[in-house]
Amino acid sequence: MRALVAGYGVTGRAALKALVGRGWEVDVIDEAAEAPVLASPARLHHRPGADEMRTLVAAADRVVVSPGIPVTHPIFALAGDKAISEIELGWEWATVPIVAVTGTNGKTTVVTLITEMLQRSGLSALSAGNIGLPLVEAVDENVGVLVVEVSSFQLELTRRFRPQLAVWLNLSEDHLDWHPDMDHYAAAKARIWANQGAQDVTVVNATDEAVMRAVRDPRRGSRARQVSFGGESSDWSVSGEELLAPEGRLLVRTSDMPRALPHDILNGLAAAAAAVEAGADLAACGGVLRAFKGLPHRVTLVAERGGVRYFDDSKATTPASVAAALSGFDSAVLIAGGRNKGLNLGPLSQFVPRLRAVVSIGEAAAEVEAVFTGAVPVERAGSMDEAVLMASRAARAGDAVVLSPGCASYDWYRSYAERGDDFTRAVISLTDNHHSSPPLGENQDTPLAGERDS
Ligand code: UMA
Ligand code: ADP
Repeated sequence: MRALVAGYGVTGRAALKALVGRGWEVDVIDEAAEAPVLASPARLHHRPGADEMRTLVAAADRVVVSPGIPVTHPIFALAGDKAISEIELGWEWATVPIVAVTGTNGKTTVVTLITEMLQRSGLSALSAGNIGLPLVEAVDENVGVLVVEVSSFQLELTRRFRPQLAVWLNLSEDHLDWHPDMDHYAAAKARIWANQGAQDVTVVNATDEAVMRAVRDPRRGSRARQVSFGGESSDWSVSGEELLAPEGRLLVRTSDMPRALPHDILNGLAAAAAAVEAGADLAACGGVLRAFKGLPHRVTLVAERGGVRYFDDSKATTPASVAAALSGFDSAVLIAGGRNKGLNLGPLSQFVPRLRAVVSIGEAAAEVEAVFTGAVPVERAGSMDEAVLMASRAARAGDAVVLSPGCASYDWYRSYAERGDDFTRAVISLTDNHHSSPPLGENQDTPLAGERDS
């Protein structure tokens, strides 16, 4: 058998290794500016022209397309039914049950929680997929359950992918630089349950209208047994400060969770619903939620100075995830911007009453300014150091300074993690310098225009 692997990044490397290990002949194409060096025996075709690509596709039985390759790429028209996403290839090879998690926001958090809940219940589970460990690699591990984060890019190409458990957390604008429109994005996400049958389970967010519309859609809906979470009459619900399992059994009290923002509660319910369906016990799920402090770069407290707390939420690359963060603060200085993924930042204007000031950064600075100018003081920063300094000057004791960009990081950084680390560094150096300069909260040298309470 011969495969063509398109794209030699994390996915392509894993696919190449796994295919070669299973005796396939493999060709690789990649269009990066510089030709990569292959780590396994195969032929690399760097930036092939149209004819070469046609020949390569014709010679291949399967074309494994990396998720970052856009739907408009000519490889799709050439490959037709031969095109397969790495996630489907991994699913074909998997010998253990798969719990798949999708949604616009919260996937990595929920995948991590489910895996920890299963492990705490004495089961062997491994997190895989978009979280960083490609499924084709994970299937070789000796575990009992694979908990797989699946992005719309990965789902888009699936045809037979059928996880035993499918979780769809929420839907809001994202990746509109890759998907032609929201319907295309939603249709890709609905592939998560497209092949499920009555013996499978679909876990859905009862508070998310778009997800509920999709699950009931006669064309795209799920045929699996449905388990709901989040709503008052859902299988997994909230009552006062109690998170409840079916039949009113207690999962955890919000006062026992290290953080209980509305999205933390939804994520906790979703994870427990999926984990229990996959064999976890309720007490273990509650134990995980009592201990879980959140993943790095997701509304993470990095420092406190002069009564101002600084939060790194660099992973917030959509307006909905910024909204999730801001709903947790009564008075914040927001640092936002970066490379917009084709998303409308306008809905963030609803948070004006909670904002002391806004600092705009990166390529989308003007778009951020268009949302807030006239409503709150807005200043533009040319670097992360400048952004942190401006934010610290605008903040008052009791405020939060939140880096929650609503945009991807690729204008200034290689990843959201690098951006978050740089923010943390800038905050810490600000704190260190503080000893030789006036207290930042009281520094009036460069007040923001229209400051509320100078
Ligand atoms: N390439 C081409 N032609 C193109 C586009 C890309 O040749 O038109 C080549 C590039 O030169 C590069 C390679 O393809 O060598 C990159 O492939 P890729 O962009 O598909 O990325 P991978 O390194 O394979 O990583 C992917 C996911 N990336 C994307 O979906 C863009 C990773 O998710 C994932 O962790 C990894 O597979 C393992 O499953 C990243 C991500 O940002 C973290 N995901 C999005 C998100 O979370 O919002 C969906
Ligand atoms: P994903 O893997 O889907 O990108 P993450 O768990 O990495 O999700 O979180 C990404 C961003 O979304 C973070 O800023 C986080 O605070 C926020 N977030 C997490 N869960 C939710 C949710 N259920 N709804 C809205 N935002 C969320």
